[in-house]
Amino acid sequence: MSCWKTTRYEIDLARPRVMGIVNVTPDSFSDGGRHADAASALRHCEQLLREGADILDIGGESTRPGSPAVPLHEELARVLPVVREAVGLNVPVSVDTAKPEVMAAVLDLGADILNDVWALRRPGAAEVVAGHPACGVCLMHMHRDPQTMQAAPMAGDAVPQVLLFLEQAAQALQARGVHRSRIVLDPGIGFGKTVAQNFALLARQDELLAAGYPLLVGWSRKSSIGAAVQGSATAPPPPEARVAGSVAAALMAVERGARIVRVHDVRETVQALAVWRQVRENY
Ligand code: HH2
Repeated sequence: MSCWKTTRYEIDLARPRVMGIVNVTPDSFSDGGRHADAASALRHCEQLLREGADILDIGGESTRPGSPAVPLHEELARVLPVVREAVGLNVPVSVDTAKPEVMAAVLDLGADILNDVWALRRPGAAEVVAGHPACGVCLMHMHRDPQTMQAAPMAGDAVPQVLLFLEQAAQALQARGVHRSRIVLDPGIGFGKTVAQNFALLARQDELLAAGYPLLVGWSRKSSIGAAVQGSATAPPPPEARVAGSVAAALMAVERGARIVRVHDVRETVQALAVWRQVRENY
């Protein structure tokens, strides 16, 4: 059974894993401003661990559609104090960043995983990963960039395009000497895709698994959940009211072979997965 090799931990993926989101940002789409200072972000880390998170994912730059880029010094100031403490919590620490300077700085602090929505396309990012002996990495598919991705989403069948992109990104990283056991792939739900394309990526997730890497998916509170829930006469529910739909999507993703789900609502997701495992492992 597969495992994800990271700086300090080999994460056993025989059991699906829950990655809890810690946004140290003023403007994230669903929880912006709630954990924007280091002390409250750290309290949130501890809360997510009590709720059963297997991995923490700490980010200092929102990638919501239309979000502005955060200057390097600002992202470092947001993320480093939290990562410095979080690496003492006895749990794998992932950092959600696209900037090579942030990657290098958090690896120096002992971070276990780099989660990059740009799939290491920024100059210097792949070198940072290749220059480290062991960190794990999540390569995500994004069409265009956060400023423009929803103004002009992808055209056509997203599934083979996402698969090809991810396979090429993983191969390019291996060509730099990074072992495949350090790599996890993510279709990038909501990143430059239409609602129909996002759900096709869930319905046909087996096509992505054919690449042969563990899959991480992030449906949590995203607008496609809101779109699915929306009745014809009502407005879509706001992000914090998309919890049940998000749990349903996470569960379906796991049922279809995803090994890691990136979520805001750890307690609810852990509970749903416990029921899933009860059936899967005993009957
Ligand atoms: N989604 C978001 C951010 N990072 N990383 C991966 N690997 N996969 C995802 O689907 C993903 C991600 C967006 O969600 P969130 O962090 O809650 O919002 P924001 O970017 O506004 O901070």
